[in-house]
Amino acid sequence: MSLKTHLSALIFGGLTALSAFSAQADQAEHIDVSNAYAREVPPGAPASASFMTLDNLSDEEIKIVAADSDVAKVVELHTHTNDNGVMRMRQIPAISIPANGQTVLKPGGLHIMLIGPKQPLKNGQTVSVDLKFEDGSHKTVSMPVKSLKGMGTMQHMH
Ligand SMILES: [Cu+2]
Repeated sequence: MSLKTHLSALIFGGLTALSAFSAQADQAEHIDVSNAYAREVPPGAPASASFMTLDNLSDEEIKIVAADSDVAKVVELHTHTNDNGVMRMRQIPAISIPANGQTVLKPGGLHIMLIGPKQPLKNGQTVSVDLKFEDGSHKTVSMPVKSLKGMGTMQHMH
């Protein structure tokens, strides 16, 4: 194989890989996030949580497989289950948003757990949470911190 043929094969291979990547790595762009907020917690609180409404604008199911945030040591995807009348939280591997559908993260249901806050989260602050999708794409969501007083206490099983 001549050098020239070899080079063009390399370039062609590279372009093919690149287009395959861009065709897949766009799940983040198909998700519309609204009403995002994080729960206010006092100094020393073991954890906070982030809630939001996720709309899937595509024809395929999209999954959030991980989340991250600068404000917490560990960030996990959680849900609540009703265990004989006692609401308990547990970690789940993914949060699914159905094709052309909506998933709501809310107190008492699905949420993004912010474990070990690095600072007190106060009403009026803005924090950001990075969502990672199954295809490796990311979406950074900025959200206000809100007080949830009077909305019930979540049971923390960490
Ligand atoms: Cu939780």
